[in-house]
Amino acid sequence: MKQKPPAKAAAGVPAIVKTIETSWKQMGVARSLETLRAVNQKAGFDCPGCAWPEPEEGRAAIEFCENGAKAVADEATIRQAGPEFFARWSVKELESQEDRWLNGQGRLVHPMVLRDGASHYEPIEWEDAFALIASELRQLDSPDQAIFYTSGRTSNEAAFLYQLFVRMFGTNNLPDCSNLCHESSGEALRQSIGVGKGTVTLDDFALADAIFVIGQNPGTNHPRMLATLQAAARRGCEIVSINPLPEAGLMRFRHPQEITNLLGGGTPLTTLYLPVRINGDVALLKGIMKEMLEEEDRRPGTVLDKEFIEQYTHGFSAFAEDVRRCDWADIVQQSGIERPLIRKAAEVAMRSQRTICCWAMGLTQHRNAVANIQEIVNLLLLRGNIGRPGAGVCPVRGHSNVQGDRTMGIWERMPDSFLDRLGEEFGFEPPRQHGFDTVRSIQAMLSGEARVFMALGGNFLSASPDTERTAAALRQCRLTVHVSTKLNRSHVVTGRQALILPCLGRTERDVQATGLQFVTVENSMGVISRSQGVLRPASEYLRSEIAIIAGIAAATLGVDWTSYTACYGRIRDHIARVVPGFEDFNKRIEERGSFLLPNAARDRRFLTATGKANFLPHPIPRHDLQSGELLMMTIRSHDQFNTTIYTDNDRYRGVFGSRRVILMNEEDMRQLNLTAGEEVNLVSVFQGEERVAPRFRVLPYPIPRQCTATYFPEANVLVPLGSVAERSNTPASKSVVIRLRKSSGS
Ligand SMILES: Nc1nc2c(c(=O)[nH]1)N[C@H]1C(S)=C(S)[C@@H](COP(=O)(O)OP(=O)(O)OC[C@H]3O[C@@H](n4cnc5c(=O)[nH]c(N)nc54)[C@H](O)[C@@H]3O)O[C@H]1N2
Ligand SMILES: Nc1nc2c(c(=O)[nH]1)N[C@H]1C(S)=C(S)[C@@H](COP(=O)(O)OP(=O)(O)OC[C@H]3O[C@@H](n4cnc5c(=O)[nH]c(N)nc54)[C@H](O)[C@@H]3O)O[C@H]1N2
Ligand SMILES: [Mo]
Repeated sequence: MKQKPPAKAAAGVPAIVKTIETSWKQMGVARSLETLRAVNQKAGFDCPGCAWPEPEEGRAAIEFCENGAKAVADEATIRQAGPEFFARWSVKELESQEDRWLNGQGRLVHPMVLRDGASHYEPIEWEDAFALIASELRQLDSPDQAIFYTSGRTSNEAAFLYQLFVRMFGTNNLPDCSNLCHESSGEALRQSIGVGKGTVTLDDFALADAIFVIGQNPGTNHPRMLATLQAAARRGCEIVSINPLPEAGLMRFRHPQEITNLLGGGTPLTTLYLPVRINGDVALLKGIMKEMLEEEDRRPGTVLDKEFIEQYTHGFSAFAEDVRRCDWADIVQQSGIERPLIRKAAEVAMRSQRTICCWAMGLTQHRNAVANIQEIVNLLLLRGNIGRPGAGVCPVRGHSNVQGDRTMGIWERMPDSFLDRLGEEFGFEPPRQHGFDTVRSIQAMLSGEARVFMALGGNFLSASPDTERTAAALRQCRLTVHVSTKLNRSHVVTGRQALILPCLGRTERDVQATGLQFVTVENSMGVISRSQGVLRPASEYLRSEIAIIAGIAAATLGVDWTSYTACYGRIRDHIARVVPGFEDFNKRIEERGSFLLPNAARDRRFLTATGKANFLPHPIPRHDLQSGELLMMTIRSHDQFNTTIYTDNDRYRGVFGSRRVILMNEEDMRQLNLTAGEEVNLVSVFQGEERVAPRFRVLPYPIPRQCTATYFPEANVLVPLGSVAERSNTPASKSVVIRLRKSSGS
């Protein structure tokens, strides 16, 4: 293991080198060129790397980034894990392998079954696999004993068909990765502004005077966003970064496609950096707003957009009173930011006529995550920054179609209006009782309430909190089923029986009875666009997600969905009649390739309980850490996609050769008598129960006092299942209270 100083700029030459290196290694030269040429092009496929949008006009020939290329290469790899692989390795042996090794075995190419009591997976024919699922589902006492998870790479068409099948089967148990991700954003925004999505498009970034990037690491997780920020910075737009870590991608960007920029110093991005304490955001935002209200008192009429507040919002005076009552000492202490710096941030907000706030997991995975986001909305409402060009809220989504899956009905709590239309379109009565989200699903499997688990993509075990408990939950099931492209931990920690159903990926051509098909996806800004793979499928045995769902539905419900599999346009015809905003779906997508969904809040129509945008005050959260306790956030390295680990390096943060590290403030290390590189066990205590993650190395890092960082998913064992965000029920995986125990046991 090696530690170097953190990088000062993102992208640049190393990003190009890594792109080429990874692609060639996984795909070879010719396949790399063929594949990468089609990424994010109008006639090509949507990059599976993240949900950041592509420009509508004037796309570059290279419309992908280093990490997008890694995600593509990981799927388009020429390695394969076929029946011989599973004959060689028992499930027990596979379980003892590392995540990286499992993923490194290549594409899954044949349906496999693990029979009750067997040691190895064995090949199975598709129809037999469907029959096994149907038989297990039909044996349940109630449809609510089955759980149907979705990860966010699934296309709109597959997602729509999947939720239709699940609801026709009779349950709303449709947990998804969103429950672990931006659920808090949706929950907060619906109450505040009446829509659970962001209100800005890429065009707004070209107009903004100020952009706040809060709890997000775009250099690693949304690298194409850096080009957008760069263009804004060059216009003189101010960029405020609020993050416990000085992430390289927030500081400086060397554009890989601009030769002078690439070889020169790059473009500074952040104009003001606020090293907030973990979960100090409510305190900080309140401080900023307190400054603004005090300035308005001093110079009335200069800060607040009184007309907007009057006409479009509700709850201003109670909110203002709450902010005025806050104590400055408390704000400074809890946020970890001194008052002059808070004043500077307030000045940016007051100077700007158009402000955008972006955020991601740094805000959504805390106990008070919903409050975090509603305070952002409060800040924007003060100056009328919602529903105006160049301004608005921008939750930056993770998985490339996680937002679309929700639009298509993948949610355990879809509103009645959706269920009404769905039932009418297909002539059945959808179940109305809310289903299990991810955390509730784990609890239901543990208690025996649920007995069949199916996942359309993803890696449920490693993505979920409390790894050991989640493993026990899956083991309780009669059957676990995974529709997947690559091998992962959820395939080797199974129910009594297990199925692996290998599917086509984004990069591959999907040919059905009526010919070559395309699918659609929705990006983080509500733009629907088409996606069509270019590569020959990894194996002739692969089926599309749609074909797999249709097969399961036929075996279970006796429905004949071959026409949907033959022509995805027929699914889109149904979507057009069920989902608002998709009228003339096929026509619009075929003529234009993409279109923007309507968004009422963007038009200043606030579909909330009050009919207005709501100011919603929240208390400053308190972490009364005892001596020796630390707050831990679990974050992504530069070389992983969620639970898929590419290498053990984290280039921008200067960490090489190991992921079992804990980043710590040097003062805290001194106080706890720790030296750099020393090995410790991490211990979290929650409601009297102890969880341990053994053998992490301590690394000094620029991070606020009492704050620490580890990597997801290695540290998930420490995230208690019961420690969740209020209302959204998202695991609080960015604020885990831990202690360090020296490995020697002292
Ligand atoms: N290459 C790559 N791209 C990805 C992914 C990937 O794994 N790899 N994952 C995709 C997915 S599903 C998602 S959801 C997104 C995730 O994108 P991010 O949200 O950027 O991912 P994280 O690594 O979880 O980073 C959280 C950031 O928030 C900061 N942070 C943590 N706690 C706090 C806090 O309390 N306050 C503030 N202000 N900041 C805090 C951390 O320092 C870190 O910079 O990326 C997507 N894109
Ligand atoms: N502690 C902690 N836990 C976290 C987070 C965190 O920040 N900290 N982040 C959370 C977040 S934001 C998210 S989104 C979740 C991610 O949770 P998931 O979405 O469940 O996990 P992924 O790692 O993205 O899933 C990877 C697997 O998806 C499969 N796959 C890839 N492409 C396809 C495809 O096209 N079709 C199908 N059917 N399968 C495919 C492959 O088999 C691969 O192994 O993790 C969450 N967990
Ligand atoms: Mo995510």
